[in-house]
Amino acid sequence: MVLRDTDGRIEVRPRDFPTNRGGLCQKGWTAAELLDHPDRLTTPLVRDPAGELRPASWDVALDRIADGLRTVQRAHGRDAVAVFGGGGLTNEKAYALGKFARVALRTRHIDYNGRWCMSSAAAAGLRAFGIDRGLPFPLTDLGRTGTLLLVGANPAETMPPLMRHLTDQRARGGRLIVVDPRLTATARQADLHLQPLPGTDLAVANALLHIALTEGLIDREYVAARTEGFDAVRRTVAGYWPAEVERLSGVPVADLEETARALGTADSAVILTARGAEQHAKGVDTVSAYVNLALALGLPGRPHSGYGCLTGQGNGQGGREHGQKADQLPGYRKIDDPVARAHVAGVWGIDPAELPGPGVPAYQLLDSLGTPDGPRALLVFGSNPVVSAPRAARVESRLRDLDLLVVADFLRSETAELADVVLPVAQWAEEDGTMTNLEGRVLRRRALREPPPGVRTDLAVLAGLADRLADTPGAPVPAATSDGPAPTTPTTARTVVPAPRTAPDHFPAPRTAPDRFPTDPRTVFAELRRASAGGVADYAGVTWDRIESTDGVFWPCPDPDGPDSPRLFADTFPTPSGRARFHAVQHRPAAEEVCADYPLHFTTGRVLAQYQSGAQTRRVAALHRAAPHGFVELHPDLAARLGIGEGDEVRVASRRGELRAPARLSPTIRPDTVFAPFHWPGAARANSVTNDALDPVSGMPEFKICAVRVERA
Ligand SMILES: Nc1nc2c(c(=O)[nH]1)N[C@H]1C(S)=C(S)[C@@H](COP(=O)(O)OP(=O)(O)OC[C@H]3O[C@@H](n4cnc5c(=O)[nH]c(N)nc54)[C@H](O)[C@@H]3O)O[C@H]1N2
Ligand SMILES: Nc1nc2c(c(=O)[nH]1)N[C@H]1C(S)=C(S)[C@@H](COP(=O)(O)OP(=O)(O)OC[C@H]3O[C@@H](n4cnc5c(=O)[nH]c(N)nc54)[C@H](O)[C@@H]3O)O[C@H]1N2
Ligand SMILES: [Mo]
Repeated sequence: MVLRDTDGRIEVRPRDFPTNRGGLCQKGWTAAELLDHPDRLTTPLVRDPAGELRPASWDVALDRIADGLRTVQRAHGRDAVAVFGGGGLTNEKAYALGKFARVALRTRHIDYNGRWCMSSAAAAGLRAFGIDRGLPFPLTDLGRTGTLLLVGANPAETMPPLMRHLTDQRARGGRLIVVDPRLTATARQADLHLQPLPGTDLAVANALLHIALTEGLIDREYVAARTEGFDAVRRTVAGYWPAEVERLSGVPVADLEETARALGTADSAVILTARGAEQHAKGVDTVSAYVNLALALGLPGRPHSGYGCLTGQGNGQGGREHGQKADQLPGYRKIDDPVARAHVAGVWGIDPAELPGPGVPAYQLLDSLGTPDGPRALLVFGSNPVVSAPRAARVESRLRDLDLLVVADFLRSETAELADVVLPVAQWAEEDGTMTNLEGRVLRRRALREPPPGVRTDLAVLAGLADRLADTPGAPVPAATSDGPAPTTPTTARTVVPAPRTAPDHFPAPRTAPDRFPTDPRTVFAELRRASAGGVADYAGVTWDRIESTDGVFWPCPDPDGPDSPRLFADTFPTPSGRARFHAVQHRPAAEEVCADYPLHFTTGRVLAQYQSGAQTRRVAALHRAAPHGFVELHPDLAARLGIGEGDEVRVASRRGELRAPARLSPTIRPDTVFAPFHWPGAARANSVTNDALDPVSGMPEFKICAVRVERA
């Protein structure tokens, strides 16, 4: 988008760009409203002894944080401090945050909200292709593909600019098939809508492959030349008889056959998954089942064909590459790989032995806060877990158990309301940087104005803290341990004990020279390029100038003078053998099945006019008018059975908690399933109900299915 400053005000205008073709959704158009919003934070807030958040100077706020962190680490070890990031942060900020955790805090505990978002697709992509780039081809390829299968994606509401490519595709004679338990705005445009029971996508995929095999639609040459592991998959899917999968999922055999044929006989085909398929305790295996199907049909690397996942947040791709993930170093390197450690430690000017090891995924991290073995201080940058975390009431109580909670935000989010210190930070229009979009294309974000007085950038906040943490000499704190904190007296009260700044005896020797944390994003990006060089997500050849002189640069791009990589996999896959890998996967039931007490399936998602935890969009007048409150979508037959009418207040209860919101009757949802969007806090909070069961590989929570009881409130 292009942003014009007319009379000192920022306006958002679309720009004709291949990805969005000049389109922008309402949330984009209205984003400028938050820049000068009355709720905008312009001064740090520090909780006073009476428990109120009160304005304070930056020095007071940063000193309080540094003292609190020191106190906690001195008493409980380095891992007693944790960091939580976000996929909305620029590449520079995501990188700096990971470095801050490992170098300034020397904690292993950092993870981020992308764990709720991209982790299942990422893990499945990595194990099949050796790389996790959401779309391994430009988005415009979608407009030219013969058959497009969308599994658990509702781009008409979640990525409106993408819909133009789908319109193009059908105008050229292509077919669109949508798999969703609801007849969404996206599914309405499809040639065929499969409406499975939530949590049965894996079985559906295996049945599609079963049919493709029996009907001779497999690309045998491709499978032989470019893949490995097909035999085990063939044996597995042999057991997925379409009639049995119909009974399990509710998708008619005829529709399964039509889908398999549409994919297997088209000249080109694309299979895309999004959160509907991925946010399950078997999300990784579900994605693998669709990747298997794509590989068996010979799609990845072929023109206008392949598998991809639709990445969610503004920087959902770049945010997952540069080290805010618990097990990751910049460039998509593994933190337990000695070669990766040596390289990154070299760039950071530290001994590789000083780098902590892997931490734990987001939910495990939040669920351990304030417990005897868990971190006692948390810094949050770019997330609002009080609303967005699964089983949110439990997470909220863990946050309350902390000795120190710090939130950097530009608004008083529900999570900021619990903080001991809130730091007011700059917004998108006030900061330079880069973002990597869902195609793996690195783009520039340009600052259009200065942040308001009193506001600092996230990079400046990290630098200010690193500075303070470095400037106290002394002996090292107890080293990171994986089996709990250093022995000490447990602190149970929620107190921030300001340690004297001179407490010299226990704190680590200075390791964070101030210039280790530059505040200029261009300098940070230059360092990121070096840190990522040679990694999977290699940005070494990406420069800000190069991005500006093109429509963005696709990674991997190792050489400033060499080509970038809009399309991957044409000849080879970045696996050790150069072949893509099949994974045989079996359907299994949801972590929580329906029963007499909780007889209905509950699933969650999004609406067009609200974004994520709603911290931003609930404050924009036009968006609030369009979607003023939460709701529970249910089928009229179910509603009649429960004595619920349109607009009645209903209670949705699971084993973990309940939500209350008005009923919205819709004949387009399965009668055995109810749906609620997750954008609202308080009584309507969908995550009071959701299940915190996790995928064993990715740590993805089961946001998309649990068992509930529904009644009139
Ligand atoms: N308006 C708006 N746009 C957004 C966002 C937002 O909050 N608001 N968030 C952004 C982010 S971070 C993300 S990750 C993306 C998410 O983009 P999407 O994945 O498109 O969004 P969701 O609504 O979470 O889920 C998509 C669909 O999955 C369906 N679904 C639920 N359970 C199942 C299931 O078991 N199987 C299948 N096949 N489908 C199921 C839901 O009915 C829903 O229509 O959107 C991005 N864009
Ligand atoms: N039930 C259910 N729950 C879900 C999902 C679901 O489908 N169902 N989806 C999950 C998914 S995919 C996602 S991505 C998460 C998202 O949920 P969250 O992680 O809560 O994401 P946001 O609401 O975008 O929160 C971002 C916060 O950071 C602030 N912020 C924005 N930009 C910046 C910045 O540059 N710096 C700083 N310091 N702060 C910033 C915003 O004001 C806001 O308060 O929710 C997950 N939760
Ligand atoms: Mo997301």
